Amino acid sequence: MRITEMHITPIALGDPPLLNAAGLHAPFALRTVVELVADNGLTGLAEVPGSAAVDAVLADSRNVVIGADPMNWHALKAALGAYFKPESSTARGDAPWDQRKVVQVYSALDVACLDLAGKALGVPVATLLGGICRERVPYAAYLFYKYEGAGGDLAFGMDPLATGWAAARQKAALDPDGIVEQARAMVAEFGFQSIKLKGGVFVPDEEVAAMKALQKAFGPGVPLRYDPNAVWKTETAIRAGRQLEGVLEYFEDPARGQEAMAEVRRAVKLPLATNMCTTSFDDLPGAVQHGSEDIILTDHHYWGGLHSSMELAAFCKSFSRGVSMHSNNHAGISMAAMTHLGAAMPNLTYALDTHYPWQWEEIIIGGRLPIESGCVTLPKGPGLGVELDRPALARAHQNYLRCGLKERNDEPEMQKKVPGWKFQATRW
Ligand code: GKR
Ligand code: MG
Repeated sequence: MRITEMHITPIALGDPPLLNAAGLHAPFALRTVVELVADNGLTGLAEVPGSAAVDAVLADSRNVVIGADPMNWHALKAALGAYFKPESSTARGDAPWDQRKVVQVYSALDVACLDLAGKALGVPVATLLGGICRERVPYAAYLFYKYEGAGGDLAFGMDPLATGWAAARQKAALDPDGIVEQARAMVAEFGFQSIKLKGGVFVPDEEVAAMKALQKAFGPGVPLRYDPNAVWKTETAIRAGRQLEGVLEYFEDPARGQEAMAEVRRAVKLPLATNMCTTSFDDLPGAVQHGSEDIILTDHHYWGGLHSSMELAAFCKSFSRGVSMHSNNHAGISMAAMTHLGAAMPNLTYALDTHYPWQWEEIIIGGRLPIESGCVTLPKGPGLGVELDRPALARAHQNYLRCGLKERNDEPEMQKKVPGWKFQATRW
């Protein structure tokens, strides 16, 4: 099998005004859909976070990809490694999400090649990753402080006819009561068993109060995670962490960098998780040296694909770390890829993050993948088990052209609400 065509389609999906340490989500979340067409007529799919800069690197990779054998990832990866300059782990940047580009190209190509290989062999991607450990993959509720509104074309209003989670998704949540209400609606709709709050938005004491309110509402046994995205000083993280002992399942990126994380870890009786201080293979020696975390949140978009995420899972096993998964806003191709990875990782010890409930549009045939009792069932069929809904993809591409966004940048969105607001890498 040889790759003959590579199609790159940027899309935009409606996204509510969610708050985080870097500002406010825009009314549209960007993604890019990659299709690899092979000489036997099969098509492999992948999806990565959207940005014109990543799309340009993807387009450049055509020079290596066309003619390559999708069943030989090692050869294609080596050819890409020779073509692109290495990207240092510091290129990740300070934002909550990863700013690297080439690693996302590796991810898109690895996933699309696995989809092609699975389709050619008639087996699921999880089988190609070593086998299916679980058919039902657990995800966590992902709560956000938010302003009123649903995003996309509903950005400036509420749908008065919405009920249940669709109504709750539009409501503002700016204090502990609002967060508990959001959690109740999300858990009622999707049956999640673990709950995460995205923090780093309000002063630490207010957010600690929200976590305590969640524990009171859901009971002491419910696994709670909290993630201020490293905008705290080490002493703030230690003070807040001590207040959260006995409340959290894990404390995600309370401080910035491996050394600060290690200091917090020594001072607080809570497992620490990260998708910010240990985010690439270059970071692993430092993680071991410093002891910066107990759990690494993989994300195949930023670790270079599904094969690489399996390598990370093996590292986590050898070095006694738990493994969970980070997420940004995404559509169904990513959800399928995340679920295959979750199905294939033997040492998956935590429910995975997903932003999926925040979107309502979809680009795959059959619409949104169901989340039931907090789990997504491995899609049926070979490869990823999902196919593009071409009219829906065309609509999402039109949204991209219409919205005018070319990259994710939450700071200017926040400035529309709070003039002069600036992202600070260390805020409290
Ligand atoms: O979507 O606002 C967001 C999150 O803050 C996201 O960008 C982070 O990368 O979910 C992420 C995290 O766990 O840090
Ligand atoms: Mg995080």
